[in-house]
Amino acid sequence: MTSLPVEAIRSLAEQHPKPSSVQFQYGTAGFRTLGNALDPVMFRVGILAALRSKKLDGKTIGVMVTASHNPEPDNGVKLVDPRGEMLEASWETHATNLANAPTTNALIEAVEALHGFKALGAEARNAGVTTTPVLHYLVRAINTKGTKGSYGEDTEEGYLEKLSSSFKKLVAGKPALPSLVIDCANGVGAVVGEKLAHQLGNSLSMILTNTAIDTLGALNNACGADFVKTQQKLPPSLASVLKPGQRACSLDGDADRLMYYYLDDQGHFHMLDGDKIATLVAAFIVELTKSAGLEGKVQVGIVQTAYANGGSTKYLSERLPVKCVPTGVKHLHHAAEHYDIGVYFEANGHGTVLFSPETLETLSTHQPSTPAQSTALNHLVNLTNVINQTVGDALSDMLLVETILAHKSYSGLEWDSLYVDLPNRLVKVVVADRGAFKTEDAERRLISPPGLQAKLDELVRRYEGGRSFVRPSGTEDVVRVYAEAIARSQADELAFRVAGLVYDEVGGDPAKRPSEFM
Ligand code: 16G
Ligand code: MG
Repeated sequence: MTSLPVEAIRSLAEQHPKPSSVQFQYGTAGFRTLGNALDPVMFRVGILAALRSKKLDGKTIGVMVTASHNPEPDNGVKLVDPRGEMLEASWETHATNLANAPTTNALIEAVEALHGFKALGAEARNAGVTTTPVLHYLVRAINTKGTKGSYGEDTEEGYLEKLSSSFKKLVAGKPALPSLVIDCANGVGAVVGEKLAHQLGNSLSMILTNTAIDTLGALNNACGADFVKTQQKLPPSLASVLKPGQRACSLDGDADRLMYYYLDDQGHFHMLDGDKIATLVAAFIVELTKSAGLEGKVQVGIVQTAYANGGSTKYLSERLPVKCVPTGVKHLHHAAEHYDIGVYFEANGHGTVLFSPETLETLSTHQPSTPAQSTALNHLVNLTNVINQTVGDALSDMLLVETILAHKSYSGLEWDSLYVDLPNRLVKVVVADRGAFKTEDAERRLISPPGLQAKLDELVRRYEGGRSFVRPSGTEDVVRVYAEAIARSQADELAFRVAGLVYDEVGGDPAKRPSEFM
């Protein structure tokens, strides 16, 4: 073991000093801030990744630099753990501490203190410009190379080959669906999407739009999955492209979120969000497990957050076990691991399906007793390969959805009619201290400020089908309010009333009080 290269760290650290005026926080999605403020964080994240790798016997760790769903000039950086999962929660604190060490000496002390590591000097490999889910795939593929759980070839080509070959098997013999319009958010999904389209050939007709990855200011600007979800409307750039009845989807800037939508005959916009995707996917997998003769042997379960539309929760919980967890992929992923087959999706379009090791074993050893069972079993096995099980992956999820639509001969309209979404509204409230807001019950109830939840309950009771909750954002300095009710006007009114209550509770400039409906 070599000792900590203090002098090397010192001289490099001097080139990336941390300004005393800023505090960084490793939050739900890593470090997120303005791109031009990230330099000292990048340097320290490099050290952290090396330490994390050392701690885990030299396993490969991923470092992703991405603005994700945010428009420029935002940017961010996050770490990927060896199995392609999010950084273990206990290390988020180490990340925050390292990033905030005020001086070079403090930084070196913090590095030395971190579990007493004495060695550094990690090897780095540049994964190039690619999507977040590809990086997660690569990390898992590298760390499982040559083992029983080998995840695939550790290159982007290996990823594309794995997804496209299983997709082709899944849709073989099914009538080809009409073209799918894909909004790439002017992000890196355009690059990988293009390669995927090439690999897929005529098994899927993809029309890539918003592919201007070199245009300054274009990323996630009036396009992309977050725009569609929060605005609940068609990206204006698609207005001249999308025809009534045609399916379209939006990726976010780093291609780990996916939203589907279509225009009906009257040209009205209909959104098929993460909840609709979860429902479609879960129903299909349940059907396949039954057809394969695995009923009772393999249990499918769902994980959602409080943002899941009440319509979806009702539909799903009448059929399957459903668990609600706090916002953030790590919570969903973790909970989904407890099922044989865990389907998790956030309403914002981030999600995937996890097959437990026992389920994978069952799928490889089960003896089908009829040709129909054998076909269903093969489909299940191919699904385990088309799905990126490390993390939510827009391109992989898109192939999953397209597989199901092809199998069911569903248009967007038929998929949409599985259940009816309750009208809902999301409002941001700018408060002096969002730290004053604490929640329980998977963020569905406030425990602080004291007494506020009782006032919310009282208000919600007055709305038919009303539901509302308040939580501090993990990524922005705001408090978020969600409300739904059976009528659009009621959902809007409830959201703004709750936002008003929140605002009054913490006090603030009356001019900034949320006021749209009061
Ligand atoms: C991050 C999370 C996402 C979550 C969102 C909530 C990851 C990779 N991403 O984007 O899952 O929905 O934050 O943001 O965990 P909020 O706390 O600002 O509402
Ligand atoms: Mg993203």
